[in-house]
Amino acid sequence: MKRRLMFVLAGTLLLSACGAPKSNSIEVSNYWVRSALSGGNSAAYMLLTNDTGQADQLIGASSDAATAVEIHLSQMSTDGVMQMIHQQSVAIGSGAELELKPGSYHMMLIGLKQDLNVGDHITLTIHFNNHADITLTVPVQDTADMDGSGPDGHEPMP
Ligand SMILES: [Cu+2]
Repeated sequence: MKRRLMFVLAGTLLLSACGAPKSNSIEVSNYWVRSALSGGNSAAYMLLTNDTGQADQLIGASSDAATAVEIHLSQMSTDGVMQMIHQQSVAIGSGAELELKPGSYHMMLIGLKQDLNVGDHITLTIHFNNHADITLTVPVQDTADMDGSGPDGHEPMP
């Protein structure tokens, strides 16, 4: 909680010279969370589309299903090792899309409080710099419909 408040404060400072933000909508689609066992970690994926008419930033998320939720970027290091890098924020330009998908950006659910079985749903609230929070009911799936990523949410895309 303390960390997230710091992110919000940093964003507020950046925007302090701007007028009141005008929020229309950020669309969220194709969202799902990977099945996993209680006590472990999982990852949530989605497509965000910024139709608000102004640039925004994804600054975090929270869920009753996990102890913490962090935004991560999976990326290949120079020596060929897949790593996850914690992102304090991710920009979404006006009219732009941000895709969270295996091998790229994802929302890491850390310390699951319950098993996530296929067919279950969890509540996930997404936080933005400008836009109001968006709360989703996210279905648990084994994999995205389009790919065959591994079970831990961190396998690179081919
Ligand atoms: Cu991660």
